[in-house]
Amino acid sequence: MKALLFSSLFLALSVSCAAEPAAYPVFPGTGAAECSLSSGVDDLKPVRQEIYDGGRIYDISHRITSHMPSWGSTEGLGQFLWLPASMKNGSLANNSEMKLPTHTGTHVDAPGHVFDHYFDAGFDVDTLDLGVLNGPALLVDVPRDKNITAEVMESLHIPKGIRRVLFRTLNTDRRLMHKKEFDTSYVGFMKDGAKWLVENTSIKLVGIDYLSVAAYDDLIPSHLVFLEGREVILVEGLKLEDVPAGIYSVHCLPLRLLGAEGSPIRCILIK
Ligand SMILES: *[C@@H]1O[C@H](CO)[C@@H](O)[C@H](O)[C@H]1NC(C)=O
Ligand SMILES: *[C@@H]1O[C@H](CO)[C@@H](O)[C@H](O)[C@H]1NC(C)=O
Ligand SMILES: *[C@@H]1O[C@H](CO)[C@@H](O)[C@H](O)[C@H]1NC(C)=O
Ligand SMILES: CC(=O)N[C@H]1CO[C@H](CO)[C@@H](O)[C@@H]1O
Repeated sequence: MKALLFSSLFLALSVSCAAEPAAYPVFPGTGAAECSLSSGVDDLKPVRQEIYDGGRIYDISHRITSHMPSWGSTEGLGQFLWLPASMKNGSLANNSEMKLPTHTGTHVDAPGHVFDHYFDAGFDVDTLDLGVLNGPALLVDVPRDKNITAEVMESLHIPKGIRRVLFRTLNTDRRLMHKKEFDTSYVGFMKDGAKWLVENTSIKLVGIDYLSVAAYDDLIPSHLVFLEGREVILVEGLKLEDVPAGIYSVHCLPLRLLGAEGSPIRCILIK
């Protein structure tokens, strides 16, 4: 009971600044209003980091906020957190509830996302291979003037044997994940680029820096190419700014949402 109470207090504390200003104060470090925890102690300020342990660990997941982009929306994600039980209202603890699309922010796609028979057969995020989602990975910069075509894939000269690649694109330079309006002009894979990757490389984890690995013009065709074999895992909406290109150990953990074809995911790179 004590542990439970402590963990719910801790959870409430750690999310309490990241949500809708109406329900929660805004978190610091975003240019918005400072977070004010209701402790009455002025210097009680949480520390929020992108890099941990003196540069050894990079957090490459985006914070989930009400003003982050959401697929197809001009208004961003909007309110996703509520505080139905609060200490101010006499509850023993603060207990938040959340509601959000499973493909929000930094997230993973399961094969059921674009194949109905895979969905029905249960290929949900709980079935994704943690062995693919964790291990040595290459962070690579792609040419900024094109979507990811077969030609681009060929020009990257990714060595055979590399199983996990995070593709940094113009999306990062344009800070698209920091703009609330969904933007269809993001860079992603064209169908021939996806085909090239699947047939000519050993890559099983494909990461990208906007909400879809597939360019908007080839949205479904590219997804179909990637997910048909049920071997490639797609991680989208990664935060790849301020991380040097190179080889890391990537660690990505989706939630075990039974029956869901997508899930928010926490990803880090370790040097
Ligand atoms: C409890 O909190 C809600 C939302 O913050 C508020 O609207 C309501 O008036 C509160 N109820 C009481 C009894 O304080
Ligand atoms: C990538 O494709 C999208 C359409 O899917 C297009 O709007 C955008 O301009 C292309 N980007 C580049 C850099 O060619
Ligand atoms: C694989 O690479 C070869 C050599 O570049 C190319 O001819 C072939 O079309 C590629 N396969 C696919 C499916 O793109
Ligand atoms: C610890 C914590 O998050 N406390 C919050 C509990 O909820 C009230 C609102 O009722 C907030 O003001 C506190 O910050």
